[in-house]
Amino acid sequence: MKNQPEITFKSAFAEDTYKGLKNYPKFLLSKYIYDKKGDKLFQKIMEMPEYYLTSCEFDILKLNAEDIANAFSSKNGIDLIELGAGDGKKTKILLREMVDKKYKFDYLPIDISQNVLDELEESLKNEIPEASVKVQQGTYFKTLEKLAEYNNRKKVILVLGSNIGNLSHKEAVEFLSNIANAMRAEDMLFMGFDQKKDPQKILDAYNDPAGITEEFNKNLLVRINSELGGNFDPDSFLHWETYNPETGTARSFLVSKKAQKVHIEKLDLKVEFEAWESIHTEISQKYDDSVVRWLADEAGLHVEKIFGDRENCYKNYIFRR
Ligand code: AVJ
Repeated sequence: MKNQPEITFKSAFAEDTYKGLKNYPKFLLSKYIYDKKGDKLFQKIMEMPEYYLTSCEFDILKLNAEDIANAFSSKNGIDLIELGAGDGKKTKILLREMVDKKYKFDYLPIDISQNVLDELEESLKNEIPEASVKVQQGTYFKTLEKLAEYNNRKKVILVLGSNIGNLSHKEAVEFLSNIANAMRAEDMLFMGFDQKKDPQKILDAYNDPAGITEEFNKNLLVRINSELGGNFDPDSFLHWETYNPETGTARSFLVSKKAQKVHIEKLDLKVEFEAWESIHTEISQKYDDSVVRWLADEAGLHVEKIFGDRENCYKNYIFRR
């Protein structure tokens, strides 16, 4: 047997980076894009005209606010739990509607970033002071465990923004199963899924001419440089987006424009790139009703209601057990 040197990593980021860059083909995980700078860049992406997802979902919520709030409501009130709440811009439409209709609810936004939660709490105090809000900091994984603790009354779990799109189908089924396990018969899951559409429109959303998505993608290299002592030259990599209409998967890559060596000090790692070698960085899955129904079924859920825009660019689904 080969004597494997024991490597201990200081963080999950260090370990995943090491494994991804040692792998062939090379990959990095998109969840690490979101440090302070990554959060800001994603905010900018959501404001780009090419990134249709945000405005599509906003319009769906706006147009159907009454129906959605009605579906959520319950005599004893509800716990409205949002995973990955972010700035809550879209959720506020529903909160406003529920407050106006005098529906009883507690809003429990969960996000990995305390920074984001502080801002959300503050803005809600000003904009919807009638809403009862209890923010919670945590990862998806930790919070899923907590979900089952909310058991006194109906709970509605929100996952907006097609955040599930960063997961493979296998991971998505796991994620949905974990949520399903925390749900009882009356509980609901309300989730956004970006839809299959004209491939050019998808490519444009992930490859804007201003280069914001490129900077977002390259933030992985910038973060490796600053946190792990890397010497990546981000300019020597190309942002490359593909979309496969057969699988509905958009994939982001960074492609090395030349043969080069990169040293990552804190990982004690030298990485060699051949000219035009790639690093896979992100998937953004696109869906249709049959794929969503299949994922739900695999997770022990079923689709109860679908809300779409006129062009079916994007859809929000209500799931029950
Ligand atoms: C936050 C996962 C929904 O995949 O559309 C935006 C992230 N990546 N532009 C997406 C993202 C490039 C986004 N999600």
